[in-house]
Amino acid sequence: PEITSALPYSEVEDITKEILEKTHFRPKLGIICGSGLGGLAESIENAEVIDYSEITGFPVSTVPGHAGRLVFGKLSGKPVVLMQGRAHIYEGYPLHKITLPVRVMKLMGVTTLIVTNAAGGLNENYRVGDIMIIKDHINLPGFSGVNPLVGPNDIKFGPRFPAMSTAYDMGLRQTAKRIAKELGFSDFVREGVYVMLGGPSFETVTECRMLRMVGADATGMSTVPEVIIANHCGIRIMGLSLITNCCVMEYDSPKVANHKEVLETGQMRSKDLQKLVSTMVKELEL
Ligand code: R1P
Repeated sequence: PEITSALPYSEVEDITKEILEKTHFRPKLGIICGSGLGGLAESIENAEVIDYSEITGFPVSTVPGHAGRLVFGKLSGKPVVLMQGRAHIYEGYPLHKITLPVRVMKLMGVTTLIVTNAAGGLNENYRVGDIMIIKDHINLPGFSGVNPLVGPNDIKFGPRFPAMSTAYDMGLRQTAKRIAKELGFSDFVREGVYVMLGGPSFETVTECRMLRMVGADATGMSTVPEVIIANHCGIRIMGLSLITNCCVMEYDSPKVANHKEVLETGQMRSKDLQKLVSTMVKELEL
């Protein structure tokens, strides 16, 4: 049978070298920006930018709100590599391609990853504009075998059967909660569970109700594959969801989810998100 396969270690090394030849930064911190959250790149000083289209094997983002650029530079005095935009499974890319940038980050020397996304709020107490610190996730596509680690496992990256229960680092979550409080953000910073669906169609009313019932607080179409790959290769992870819309939980409601609202909320909350992330980074020991 044909076997799904991620790029071999040596090819990921080649791509990493190719990128490092184009920048003098050697970051230990990586950041992935979700839909409409690319504004985080504005806080990066001395930015050096590489388009994904110029990098061997990188998936090119095809969705509005995802610039598709790798930005190197300094954030709060620390060297970082920031993905301004990501690829999603619904764009037609295989999961190993979507998550390739994470393995490249690992070989670059990244030890901590801050991953962000735009998500729909399922928790009835959440409001549009809330920021949710992710404490755990449900890999719903994984229930049917859709997982970026499917295929031969290269032990150089990590184990065949990685544990996921500590993927969202507790220390980082505690720091984020404390900083949110110090910044006066407590009213809109939450902690909860993210569930990934494949998209691109948004969830039905019954799907939303089911997801809420099984303990999810927010839903989106990304992040989980990146987190699985990062956790597999031992990268410390913090996840942040911006609640850009509230999921429709009532039958016969005239409300509909739409990507325009998602991008507008990203814009509205972008300064606060930048402040939270940059203050965190200032404190991070890397
Ligand atoms: C839907 O509006 C899009 O926004 C979110 C969803 O996953 C979907 O791609 O994007 P990010 O998860 O990349 O932030």
